[in-house]
Amino acid sequence: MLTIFDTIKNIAIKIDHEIKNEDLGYCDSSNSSGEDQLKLDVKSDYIIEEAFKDISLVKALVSEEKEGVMELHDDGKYTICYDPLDGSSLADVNLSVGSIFGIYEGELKAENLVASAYVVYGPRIELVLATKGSKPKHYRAKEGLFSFICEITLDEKGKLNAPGGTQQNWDKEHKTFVDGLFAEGYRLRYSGGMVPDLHQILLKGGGIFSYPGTSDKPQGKLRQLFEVIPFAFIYEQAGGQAINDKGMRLMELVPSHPHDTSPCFFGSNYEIEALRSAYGIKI
Ligand code: AFP
Repeated sequence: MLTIFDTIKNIAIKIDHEIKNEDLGYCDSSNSSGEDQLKLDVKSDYIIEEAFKDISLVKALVSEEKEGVMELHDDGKYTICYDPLDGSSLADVNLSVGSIFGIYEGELKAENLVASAYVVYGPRIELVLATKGSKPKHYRAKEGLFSFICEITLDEKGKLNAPGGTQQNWDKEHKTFVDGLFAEGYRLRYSGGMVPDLHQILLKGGGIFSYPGTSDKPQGKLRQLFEVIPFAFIYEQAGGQAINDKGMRLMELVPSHPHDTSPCFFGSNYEIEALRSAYGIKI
């Protein structure tokens, strides 16, 4: 796993360089979800593919930017599912964006996730790595080298509320829940970038990030394999919870297609329990 984590560190430095120097325009292509592709999306995807293609541990790659599975080494152990540049539409307004990696062993489902990682490309490059049985580890880069900062633990209750999705398309109970937290004094912290938004809650001790099913996206917007499950793992390892709108742990998801999405809620225990009661979810 160390080889994979070291490769992710190298990838992070290279993608950060591209973000700071590459053209921020669009290609004339679109990704497998039909979304317009920035030159940065394509370049970031290429950097990751090149970085992993010669590592014999890696059996296959699944990218948000491409359809299907890219087979690499028949006797490889891990399949890496990744979003090369999540929130890339924020890059041209100079907001933080990120890369997300889910490392799976065997069938591509949540229980087979063995590790996850994400990179935040912001004023500094930051990295969080998570493996089973330990708290997520936070690193920060300086002149191309990552230093360990701390292990991440979520407080039982936080102060930040990150409500995703188009509000006019929320259902009534979700709007009541979100407004209820603001009435309790929670601070709105939402940039539209999943990685910085979830990173902030982890580092500031807690709160909740929600991306519910909405009238325009009943199954939510965020992809299970390379966005939802990797972060669900990190939030649970940090002592928080990660569930869907039925109260199911996101770490029990079994996608039927590599690009399946899921309504998702990540947060400290107090906020997730408040969501459960707002949604009438029995424990
Ligand atoms: P883009 O990659 O199109 O910028 O979308 C980013 C994202 O997938 C995720 O990073 C955010 O949490 C989410 O979309 C924001 O979606 P809304 O704008 O609908 O809240």
